[in-house]
Amino acid sequence: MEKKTLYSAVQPSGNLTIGNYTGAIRNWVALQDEYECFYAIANMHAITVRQEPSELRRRTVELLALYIACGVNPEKCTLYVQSQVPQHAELTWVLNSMTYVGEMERMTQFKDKSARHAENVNMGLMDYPVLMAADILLYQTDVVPVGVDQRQHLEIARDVAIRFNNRYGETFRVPEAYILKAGAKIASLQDPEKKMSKSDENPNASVFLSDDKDAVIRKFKRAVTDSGNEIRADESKPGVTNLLNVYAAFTGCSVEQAERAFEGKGYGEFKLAVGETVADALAPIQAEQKRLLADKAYLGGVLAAGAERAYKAARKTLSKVYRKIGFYQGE
Ligand code: ATP
Ligand code: LTN
Repeated sequence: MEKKTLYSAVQPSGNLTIGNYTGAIRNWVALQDEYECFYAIANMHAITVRQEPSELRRRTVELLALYIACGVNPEKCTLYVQSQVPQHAELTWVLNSMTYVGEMERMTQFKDKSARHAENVNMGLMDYPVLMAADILLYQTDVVPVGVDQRQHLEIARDVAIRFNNRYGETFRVPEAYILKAGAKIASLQDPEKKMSKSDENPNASVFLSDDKDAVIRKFKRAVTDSGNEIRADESKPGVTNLLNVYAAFTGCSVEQAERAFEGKGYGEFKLAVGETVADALAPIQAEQKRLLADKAYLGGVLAAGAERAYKAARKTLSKVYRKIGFYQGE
């Protein structure tokens, strides 16, 4: 039987956090045997907020090395850079004409980012979900593994696909979100009501995949916890709950098991244990990423092969779209 298609991407817009790892990349590894996978580096999404060109270029390759260091296998999956496949921009333009401004204005991420970058509320920021829909629909994707924060964008991709299919006949496969419970939403260590984000201004709020052991432990020690002293997952204890989630996500145990493991222990001991667990999990990934980055020729080869494979798949869908909507493609 033919494998189903899976698509996901991360923006090379900053240092990745443990939320990006547990909510996204780690799940990619688990799914790569079962699905035909496309994993992109979403640099076109990244420029919707200001990027330093040299950093954007460097981060693109670093992100590829990280994907591979986390266990994504370039022999099994198509790994490529979004801007190297022009059909993403082309399909976005078509989908733009069937997406409503009102729909985009309602997007939580758009509202958040507009508030955070009030001086730069550009068209790309608003169009972000349409580009994301184009990414997904170009590959006739069945499933999209993402963190909870992207669920709304996935709904848009589905709505647009259904709208297009209704108007022009069956063209796109309608994708499903694939959201795993453990690690799908890691909160900021400084404000557990907010998600942990790679672009948080407070460096203590996020644990980066590049942080060394000391930094990881220091950040967990400083994590905001709640009043009281019980280590229990509960709505009234968002700080402790978040740390329990992190621990569960990194050890593979359930939150209940984590609660039991720390029963009767103090916050200090608990935070240290979470920090050590995370630091120990990150060390081998960091070493492997460093090793890979020393071989730029290899990484370049992976991206060239990936772009070619992605291009072929994307061209097929775009040509179908152009035919359906009446774009001239030669006689
Ligand atoms: P930014 O803060 O720059 O917008 P981000 O940290 O939200 O970036 P993205 O590149 O937007 O990261 O997201 C990459 C993937 O990581 C997505 O699948 C997203 O759902 C997931 N993700 C991001 N933050 C978290 C988090 N705190 N917990 C779980 N998953 C997350
Ligand atoms: N917007 C996504 C990154 C992304 C993506 C995609 C995820 C770009 N294109 C397609 C899944 C499918 C984010 O995680 N911030």
